[in-house]
Amino acid sequence: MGYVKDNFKAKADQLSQEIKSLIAEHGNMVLDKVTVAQAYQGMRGIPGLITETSLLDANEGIRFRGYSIPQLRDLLPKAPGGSEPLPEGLFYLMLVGDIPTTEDVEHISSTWARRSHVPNHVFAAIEALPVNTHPMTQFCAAIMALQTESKFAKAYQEGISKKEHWSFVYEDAMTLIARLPRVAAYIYRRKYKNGDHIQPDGMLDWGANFAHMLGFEDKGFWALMRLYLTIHADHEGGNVSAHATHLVGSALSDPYLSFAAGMLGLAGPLHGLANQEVIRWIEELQEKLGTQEPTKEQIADYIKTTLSEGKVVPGYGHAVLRKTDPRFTAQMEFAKTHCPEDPTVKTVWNIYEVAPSILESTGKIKNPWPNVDAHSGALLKHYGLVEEDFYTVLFGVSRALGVLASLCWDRALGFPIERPKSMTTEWVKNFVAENTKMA
Ligand code: HAX
Repeated sequence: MGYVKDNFKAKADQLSQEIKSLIAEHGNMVLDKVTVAQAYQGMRGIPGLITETSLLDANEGIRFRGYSIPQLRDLLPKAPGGSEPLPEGLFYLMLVGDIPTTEDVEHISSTWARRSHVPNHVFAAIEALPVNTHPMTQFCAAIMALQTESKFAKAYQEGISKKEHWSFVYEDAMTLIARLPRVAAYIYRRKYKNGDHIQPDGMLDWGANFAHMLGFEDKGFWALMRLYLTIHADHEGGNVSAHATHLVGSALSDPYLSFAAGMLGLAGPLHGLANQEVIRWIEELQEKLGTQEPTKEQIADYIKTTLSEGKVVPGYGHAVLRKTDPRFTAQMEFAKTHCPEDPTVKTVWNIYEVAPSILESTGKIKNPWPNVDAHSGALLKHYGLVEEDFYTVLFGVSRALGVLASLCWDRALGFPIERPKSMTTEWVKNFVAENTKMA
């Protein structure tokens, strides 16, 4: 067993004991009450999930194991000469709970590089789809094709003890993460670069190697990729991709099946696909007006038109956040250093100045502030990654880090199959009638 796996197991054993005591001593304590509105409106705010890797605060944004994004940009190890944290370090932090050393990060980098070989049948499965298939569909199909490699599925069929589940899930998680950049880059080069594929470079870190296989050698883009893969990795457990991965995993579906489920959810326009939608929405505005830099007045009119057509303004709003997403701010800071004169970046900043007050004035949008997806496309476009329907795949590669670290925890803590209670409207009406009578 590698030492990262040992470290994880030691932490998991300790927490497992603490959880047993918590349930034994306080299992009947009520965390919160569930309202009728919450049951109908997407279960907002119901505390019903345990996720160890990160925690979201409505006003402050995400913290990974207690650390904010600005802290992590400072504390996590960087590539030699690099300015941004290595995503390997965030994975270690989410998995083990401690800030990693440079050696820990190098250990993970080399483990993933060693495991990155993708079997040929996965490429054949991708090739079986028409080339114009959406990249997220190709990505999900490829993850399903990778499932033939699941050590957990094989071991389960052979009849392992429940106590061993975590170990095989850990191995699958590491191998799957190792292979995703190669699969994603293959889809990119197939769809947009005439199938002119680029072999991995085993000497590079996970993020730089991904950028290299996509066909980008600019060191600014490598830095962006490391930042991008770090900040998109996790957003506590209730978002669609994390929750779907956790839910499907709770049936002891293996990590490949579980992660594929998460990615199917990430492909929705209200979740991960919003990054594609943002850049399309901006480009439509630029094309309509025949300028790369529309004025704030023109942007305001465009936002009002979007709302009046009954559509969402992509990149704005959030189910939990009530302030500007720190992931947006991190990208804005990156852009200020690397590309402050880029016209699309400037347009993103101008939207940020005018959109919140317009969205707020509708009186119904609970969070008028930008989320992570409002900025990412402009940065990718700046470096030449202009194929916006690929953007959600990048998000998916990053999201693997958080949801698969969480899946390791789910199995290490022996969480049971997830099965919340559902009601019919008739049941709710009867319940309301009974309780109104009593009051
Ligand atoms: N533009 C227009 N209307 C919006 C809106 C936006 N950006 N955000 C919310 N609303 C509307 C909702 O559609 C809802 O309208 P109805 O009452 O008519 O149904 C109303 O405002 C109340 O919604 P809410 O409570 O503020 O928001 P929700 O928790 O229901 O939804 C969403 C959160 C992120 C889905 C929503 O804000 C949205 O659709 N935003 C645009 C899409 C987007 O950027 N998604 C990415 C979110 C971050 C993420 O997951 N990234 O992967």
